[in-house]
Amino acid sequence: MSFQNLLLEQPEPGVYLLTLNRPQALNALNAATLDELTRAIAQVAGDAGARVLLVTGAGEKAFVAGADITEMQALSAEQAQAFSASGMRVMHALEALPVPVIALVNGYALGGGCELAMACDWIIASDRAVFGQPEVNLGIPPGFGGTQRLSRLVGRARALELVTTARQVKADEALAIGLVTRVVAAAELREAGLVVARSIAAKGPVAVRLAKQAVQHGQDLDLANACVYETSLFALAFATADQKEGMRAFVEKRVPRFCGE
Ligand code: DAK
Repeated sequence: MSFQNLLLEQPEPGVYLLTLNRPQALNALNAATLDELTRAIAQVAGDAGARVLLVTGAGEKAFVAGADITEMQALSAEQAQAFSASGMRVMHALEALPVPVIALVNGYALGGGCELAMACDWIIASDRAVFGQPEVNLGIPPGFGGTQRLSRLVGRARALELVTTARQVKADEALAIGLVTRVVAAAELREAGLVVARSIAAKGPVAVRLAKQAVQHGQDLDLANACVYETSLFALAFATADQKEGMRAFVEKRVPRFCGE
């Protein structure tokens, strides 16, 4: 599958690396890029061998500097609705991927870029990363789920402060407020992502998927029901070859050979 504004590579077995690749516009999301993202995510979703997806931006400066303002300024209401639907689809599709999705934020993650990063399962930031929801500067509120995902990640008060002031947050503050899980030197970001991806790819694939499913869907339930949900997924794992292999390998003191079934 070929793309104009993205690169989709498989640097290692089971590991996909998706790069937003419009560095001349700081990787801003235009309609064509959103369409390509939908196709790229569908490709990963359709690969039973996929274990993890890393998402990053091309160039030194930006992860994604937001939705493409040049393109957006001329949208009719009808086109704005299509654009919005397309952006929402991308965020939901990313979240719905059964494998872990990690954003490697290498620079500006603003507006739709911050929203894209937050739709990933977690964020590793370079020390040059800058996060923000500057939409109010343009006379619009965030529109790709930013108000909702930011408040769930950093809490209502911090989210409101950031969304209403458009204040930008550097990597160290993003770490302190729980927006990112880790900060690494810019030159080490890709390798840091690959190390985590490799570690996930070596685990029981079904177990990883079930764990993601439990965390993701369980958080929308009350604790008692979420624990019932977890129990059913836990029991399901005992119907897999991977559970047999994982435990047999432990008893036999060897490395497990998971088949993903
Ligand atoms: N869109 C289009 N082009 C952009 C861009 C963007 N968001 N951000 C940067 N660029 C382009 C610049 O225009 C410039 O292009 P040339 O002039 O070279 O042709 C090039 O990238 C380099 O940018 P700068 O020259 O500005 O670089 P600086 O280092 O000086 O500044 C910056 C970097 C990131 C601080 C600055 O570029 C900046 O403030 N960019 C805009 C950031 C921003 O406001 N982002 C939020 C966009 S609004 C919706 C749902 C969601 C959304 C919209 C609608 N619906 C429900 C309908 C989402 C909205 C947003 O994301």
